[in-house]
Amino acid sequence: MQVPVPTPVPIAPDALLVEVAWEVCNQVGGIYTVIRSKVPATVQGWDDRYCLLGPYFANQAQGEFEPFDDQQMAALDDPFAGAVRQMRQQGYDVCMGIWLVTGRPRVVLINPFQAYPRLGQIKADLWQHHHIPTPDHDDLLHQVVAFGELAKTFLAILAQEVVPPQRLVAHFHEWMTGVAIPGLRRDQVPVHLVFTTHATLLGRYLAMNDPNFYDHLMQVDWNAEARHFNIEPAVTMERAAAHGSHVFTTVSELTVRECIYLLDRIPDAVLPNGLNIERFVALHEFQNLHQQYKTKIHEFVMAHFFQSYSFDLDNTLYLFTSGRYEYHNKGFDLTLEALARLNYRLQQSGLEGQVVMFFITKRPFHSINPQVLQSRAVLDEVHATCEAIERQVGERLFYAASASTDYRLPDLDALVDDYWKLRYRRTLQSWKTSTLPPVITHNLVDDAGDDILNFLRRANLVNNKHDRVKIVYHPDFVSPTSPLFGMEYGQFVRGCHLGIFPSYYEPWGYTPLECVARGVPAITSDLSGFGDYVMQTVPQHEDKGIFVVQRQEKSFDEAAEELTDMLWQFVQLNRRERIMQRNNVESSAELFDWKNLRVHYDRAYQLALERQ
Ligand code: G6P
Ligand code: 1S3
Repeated sequence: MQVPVPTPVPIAPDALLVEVAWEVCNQVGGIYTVIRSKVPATVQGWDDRYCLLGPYFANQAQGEFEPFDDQQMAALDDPFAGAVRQMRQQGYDVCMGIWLVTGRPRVVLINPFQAYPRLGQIKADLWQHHHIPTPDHDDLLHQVVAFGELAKTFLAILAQEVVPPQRLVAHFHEWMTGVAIPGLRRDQVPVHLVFTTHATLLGRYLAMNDPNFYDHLMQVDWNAEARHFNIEPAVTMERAAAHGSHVFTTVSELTVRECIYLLDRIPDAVLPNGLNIERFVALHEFQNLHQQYKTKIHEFVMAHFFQSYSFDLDNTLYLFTSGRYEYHNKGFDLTLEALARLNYRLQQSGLEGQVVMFFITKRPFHSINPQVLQSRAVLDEVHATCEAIERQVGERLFYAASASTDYRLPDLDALVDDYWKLRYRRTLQSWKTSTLPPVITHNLVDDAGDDILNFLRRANLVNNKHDRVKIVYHPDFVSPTSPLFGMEYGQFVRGCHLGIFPSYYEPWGYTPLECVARGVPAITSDLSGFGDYVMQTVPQHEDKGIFVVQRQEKSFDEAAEELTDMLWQFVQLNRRERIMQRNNVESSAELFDWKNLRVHYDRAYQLALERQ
């Protein structure tokens, strides 16, 4: 196997690194995963020369941030703590402590709201010096510019604490922190600036609204489109950060194109995303986990479907997709089309077995569908009744066996009290129904306008008994507190057989990578940063259970047919082949470990240190 690990570059031992992100101790989306999972590898390379900087939001921080007390602060003898002390002396409210995640990095969190009294001046300066407009009444933008100003102050003070030849690198993620960059340049603060955009703002809006986004990319008038989508302030911040940084980077070759045409700067480097891959010493361990969590998914499936009809769980495959609800961008449309085609092929083929497809996403809903909840509760009751009968039969059989003189097995039916027989019968009677199992688990706020539901209705893919592809649309993320699944997302992934993510617009896309890290095969697309990276760097990726649907220069119909073929091949694998495939997937996961991918970041820092 050719491992695409670039030669490690020694990290500048005379430099300090501050990584600035809105999602430090504050989970919003994908950037949280990037920063958090990268921490162990970054700390390994930079040790106490590394610190993270983010906004302080009490509710978010309380679960994952442990502040240093006064004694600890006083004992800390490094430039980061020195800068925090300085800021405090100047009257700022600044927290420093540990982010309670693997790697336990040091973090500085600054409450953006303390700069609100100066907001008028901050906004006026942004306009006057950098032509960045910030409208009134947009609280998120106000938080962003307030935090940007405070981050600038912190870095300017930190730069004074740094004694040459020691140098300072500051790495900003996304426009929300990048807004500090133009001011740092204007004030000539001696800090080497790196800016990473994970997706261009305009790219995301255009991709959602223009079916021929990639064909039109070269002709986009960024200013007119930014005004059209009413995102001019954020877009100008993104452009100012991209142009003001010493080193400008993005996460994939796909977003490089967006940067060129929408931000007018060619990125200096691509920094692919990784994960902190923790592998089991014994290979069979992760296979055991698959079995264990699949059993939990079986429980859900029994509750959801067996009320109406049953099928052989041992011959059922669990497929899923997940992510933010961007019907077109995330490729839900393509996935549904391919599922409908797969359903037809399975019906025609005479192949045995079922496919249950889960859509895990987030949509506004009123409540869980009471029928679904009720079914789950009654199935629990069925379970309890079976256990009571089992206990009774067990005890009585044991007695009968020891007292037996003819050594014959007694009539087991006679060992069960009529009470339990009746209860068993009544519970089942009250549970079974002639209605079809719902395709959605919750009552949506906008049921009639929902794209997934509308497709299912149109295609009549509505969990008919004869359908070989069954659908479970769960418009809420899976969590241990969810009454339907009661498991963590990672456990759910492990219990499934295949993840399907053929995105149309996806700067990187963690979801397939999260499958691979758990030894679950995944489908991605050549329009996702991850898929593109896999095609370029992982030879024979299909043998490793990573499949890439070709969407570039292919029609929707062609891509849907290719995806159907992939699913068709997958459902024909036997258990032994699936187990072997999972082993192959799991063993390729290390390719995406930050230990191997961190080098791209270090190279960008090295380059920034060379630029003034
Ligand atoms: C794991 C377990 C096996 C189990 C298999 C089921 O490999 O270790 O005991 O038979 O999963 O695989 P399947 O793909 O059918 O869910
Ligand atoms: C972005 O988050 P998103 O889901 O809004 O950044 C992620 C991390 O780089 C990336 O995986 C994703 O594709 C982008 O879209």
